Amino acid sequence: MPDNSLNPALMNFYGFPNTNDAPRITRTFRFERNNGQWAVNGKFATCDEIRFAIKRNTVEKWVFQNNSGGWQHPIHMHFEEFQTLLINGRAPRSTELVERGRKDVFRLEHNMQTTVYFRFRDFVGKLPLHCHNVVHEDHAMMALLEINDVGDNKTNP
Ligand SMILES: [Cu+2]
Repeated sequence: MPDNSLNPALMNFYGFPNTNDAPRITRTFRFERNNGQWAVNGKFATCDEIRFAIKRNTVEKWVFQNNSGGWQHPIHMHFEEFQTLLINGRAPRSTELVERGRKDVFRLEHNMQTTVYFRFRDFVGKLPLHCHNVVHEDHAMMALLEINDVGDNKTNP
């Protein structure tokens, strides 16, 4: 009986989507400590403020910055996945699936800056962008946003 097994590390499960289209907007998000709590662009989460709006069927680039010293932040997005374009100014390594693969969490390490690429496709609705460290998201490292058919131009929501 032939051995048809393959080494999963050497398989190409799918082609990666194009990341060359120009973004409609580039937004920057600073994840930082603020008065003993955790903030995004200097603000704490509230349940009744939609901080920004994405236009469906467009491309956006987001820059994540960790300005919080000794903490890391696993930044999690809902509804749509992204691909990493830059990590501290360099391209993701082609040999590292964890860097070049499609993701919905980016582990933002100490003093790291990363640029990620989104193509918002099917979904409309309200959702959070947040740090997935439970203590951080509870105190209040989260921003509510909306995907709709209009969008906005807030570069530092
Ligand atoms: Cu965090």
